[in-house]
Amino acid sequence: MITGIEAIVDAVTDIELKHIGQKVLANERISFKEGVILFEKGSLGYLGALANWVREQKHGNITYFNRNFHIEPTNVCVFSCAFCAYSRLYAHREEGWELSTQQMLDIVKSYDGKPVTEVHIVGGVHPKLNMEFFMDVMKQIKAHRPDLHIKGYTAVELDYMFRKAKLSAEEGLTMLKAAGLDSLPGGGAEIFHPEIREKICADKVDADGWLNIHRTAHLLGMHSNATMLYGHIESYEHRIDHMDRLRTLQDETGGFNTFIPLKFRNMDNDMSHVPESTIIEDMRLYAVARLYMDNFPHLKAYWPMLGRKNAQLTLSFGVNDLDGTIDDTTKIYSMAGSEEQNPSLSTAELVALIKQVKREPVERDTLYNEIKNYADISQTEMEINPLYN
Ligand code: V47
Ligand code: SF4
Repeated sequence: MITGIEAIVDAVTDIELKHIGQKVLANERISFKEGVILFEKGSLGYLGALANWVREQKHGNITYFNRNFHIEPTNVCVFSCAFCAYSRLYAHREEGWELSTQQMLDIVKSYDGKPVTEVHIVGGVHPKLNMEFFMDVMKQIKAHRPDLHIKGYTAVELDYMFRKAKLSAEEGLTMLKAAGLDSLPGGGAEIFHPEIREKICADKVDADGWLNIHRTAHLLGMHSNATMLYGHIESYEHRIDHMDRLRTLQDETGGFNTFIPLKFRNMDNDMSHVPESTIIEDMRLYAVARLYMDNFPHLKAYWPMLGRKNAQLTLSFGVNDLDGTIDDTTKIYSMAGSEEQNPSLSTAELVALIKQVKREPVERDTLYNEIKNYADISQTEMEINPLYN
């Protein structure tokens, strides 16, 4: 008698879904059309079982997390993405914020003695904040704390900076890397397909521009992440098209660390009439992402946007990575209506969230080097030791 995942695949009556399941179990890549079929016909249970099997083949029960904080230099932005609740147009810049170099450095200094490993710098595209400004910020951060990994600037911010400075992606990234930039975050990808991009973020860098900046970073030896803003006006084909472009680039360079689906939140933006996706659709999407993005080592849930309990649930749908302690340093999701109005988790809370669902918490750095396995540290010790709070 066959049992486990083989039995689940065997029991499926739909011939197409069964065939896709068999391919997954044989470690064969699924095609564009098969990705769409999974979205159209795959039940939550079936997709979850397959995605969880893949996740456990790759990582067992290990669930990574990191200790990090964000700096958002400004929310003033020259662009006007319809989904963005956060930015303020340059014409109304008095309604937004702009941090000085000293203010950013003071944020970094406020973590002196605390065991964070990463600062995530991302914000609006301010026309006055240029290459020199950010290079100076990064040099000062590195002079103060050389071991702090700087993951910074979306391809949207970089594209604008480079065009203004009349630099190619290679020239610009080489300069930023020399100033201290270690890797790129995955933001600004949204939905690559022009049918959707023209409606939700027409004026910023297009798919090829975004992909080219990440390709160039990879060729220069830097790693990066990739996101997808889902659950608004895109179709299943648009989602697979997005993942397919990333999968193709990953085949070429191998430079992506993790894929981060970002659930569209609809408060206070120009797409507030668009309903948010259901939790079932969210989990189906994580599962399909795990199955389709077969060359991405990690699939990350960003809990400030999903909420901590939903992020916990993703650990059964293919996710093996939770970002992060955050320490209430980002406003992008609270301003768009996330339940997490002050996103912050202590290490003890994050570890407990992972252990509650019988997974093994492992702290990582940005490049997924293992820092510490928390499986055998008791919750009581975690709660009393200031290092974990
Ligand atoms: O590109 C903006 C998204 C992104 C909304 O690389 C929204 O580790 C949902 O990319 N509803 C920026 N999403 C954040 C980002 C990110 C976050 C965490 C980790 C990493 C990483 C990257 O935020 C934007 C956009 O896709 N966003 N508004 C909204 N209303
Ligand atoms: Fe600007 Fe980014 Fe908001 Fe678009 S999503 S308006 S680029 S801050």
